[in-house]
Amino acid sequence: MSKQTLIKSVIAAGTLLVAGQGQAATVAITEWMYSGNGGEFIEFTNISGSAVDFSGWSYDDDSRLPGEFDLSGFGLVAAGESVIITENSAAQFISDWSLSASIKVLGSYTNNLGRNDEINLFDNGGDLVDQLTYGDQTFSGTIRTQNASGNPLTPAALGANDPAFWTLSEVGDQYGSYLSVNGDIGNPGTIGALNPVPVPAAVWLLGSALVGLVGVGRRKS
Ligand SMILES: [Ca+2]
Ligand SMILES: [Ca+2]
Ligand SMILES: [Ca+2]
Ligand SMILES: [Ca+2]
Repeated sequence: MSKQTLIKSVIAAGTLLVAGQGQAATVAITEWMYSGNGGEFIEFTNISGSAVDFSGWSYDDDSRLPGEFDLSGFGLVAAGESVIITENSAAQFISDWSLSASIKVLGSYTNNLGRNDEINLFDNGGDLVDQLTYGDQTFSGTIRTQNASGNPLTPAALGANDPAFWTLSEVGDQYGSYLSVNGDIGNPGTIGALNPVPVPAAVWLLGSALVGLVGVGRRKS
């Protein structure tokens, strides 16, 4: 490989890495069940390193309207904290899943997620923070979250809006899933342990190209 080719490889790899880092999200959809015996629910997790103020934030399904369901009630959400919305009443949901009082739940939304639908999270400016489009009846690769919730397979699933990166809850899995009193399986309020992300090809390319450049430099001196 010539030095010019090596430099082009480094630039290409660097561009990919920067593009990947540019997608960093603050809050992500981390669990959903479109249909449960105890009602449907969605979990959002603050995946940034600092608290996020949910004042003015909102949720909607596939009608994609900011302001449809107000999330201001979550207030300040700490780094790493997971919060939940459900069509059930908050008190009933907390009871059904035996949640600790510290887990924030907002209940009684009326969008009704269907088997083919969309989850949209908006910030206080109405800008989209995260979105998950799923539909096992309309395209392949989507899990069917009926009586078992869906979980992100790896951190790469967060914010990626790719339903193929999600897996169904099973009792005792790595996400900490368990049975609710209604027989639904999920892990609301915790994100559990996601699988590690394989090192992207771009990182290997960048690494080997840099080693090559060092070699070229040494031969010249
Ligand atoms: Ca709607
Ligand atoms: Ca539903
Ligand atoms: Ca809907
Ligand atoms: Ca969860």
